[in-house]
Amino acid sequence: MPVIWRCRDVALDVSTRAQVMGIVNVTPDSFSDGGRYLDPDLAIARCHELLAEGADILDLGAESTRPGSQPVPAAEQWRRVEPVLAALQRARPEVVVSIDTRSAEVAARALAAGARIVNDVSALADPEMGAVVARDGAGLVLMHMRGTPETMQQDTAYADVAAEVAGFLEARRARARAAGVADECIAFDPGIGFGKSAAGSLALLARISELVALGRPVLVGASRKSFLARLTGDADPPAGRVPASLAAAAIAVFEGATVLRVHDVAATVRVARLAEAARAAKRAGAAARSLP
Ligand code: HH2
Repeated sequence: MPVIWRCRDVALDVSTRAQVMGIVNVTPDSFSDGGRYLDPDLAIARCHELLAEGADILDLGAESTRPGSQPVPAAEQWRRVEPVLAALQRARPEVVVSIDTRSAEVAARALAAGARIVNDVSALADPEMGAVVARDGAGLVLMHMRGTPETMQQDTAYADVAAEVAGFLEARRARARAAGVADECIAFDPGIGFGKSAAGSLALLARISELVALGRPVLVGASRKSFLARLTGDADPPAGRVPASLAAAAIAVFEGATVLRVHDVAATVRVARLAEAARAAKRAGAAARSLP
């Protein structure tokens, strides 16, 4: 059965081809690219670079949500992101742009400026967010996080991390549906590194298929995150975590994830093609064996 992720006028068929979402953080303090794209011209150039590398979606963020970070007021988020979104819209209106924000006000402005997806790491903590997304039929990423970025690493113990994440995402899916968001607009995200130990993030990566079973596309954002370095022993800076990030992307897609949020688009596109072909071959083998 094809799985469609509807994002306004665009219907992404994610069942055969994983979507690579390139990250552009228009921030001074993001953990990997903080300060590199705060200048709108540099951010716009980065967007075009990621599209040339094969990005299917661009995720624009104006607020770092790394552990310990403080919220950025909506007006400041919009001041950072507006020129980038406007320039992209003028040059490439067909490009699927996602706005990475917890603020319904920022989401509403971005949708009015042409964004097609709201990537909400708080999964509708802002009471207005569901209605804003529903009004435009936008795509919605619901991500699991315990607490807020400021507090989330204080308690990373779970009895069963995958089961708890699945239960949380189902509850937020119900909240979105109650606000009028169509089910086909929703994607799930386990929230790698958001209130998780390295072991918890690894367990979620290895058990992605349990979230895929909920029937919506699963987005994985493992790119350059610190849990990779804890497992591999790679030292800082985050750019040194690219090989481990690519391995994580391969595992995620092989296990059924269909959207990858990454810093390193060109390499991830190649990994995605290999991993989804391997996943299809495994399924074909299983189907052949089950023939009478
Ligand atoms: N991770 C980050 C930000 N947004 N959105 C989703 N859906 N999933 C993620 O895993 C995710 C996300 C953190 O990464 P980054 O944007 O690179 O850093 P920062 O939050 O410091 O800006």
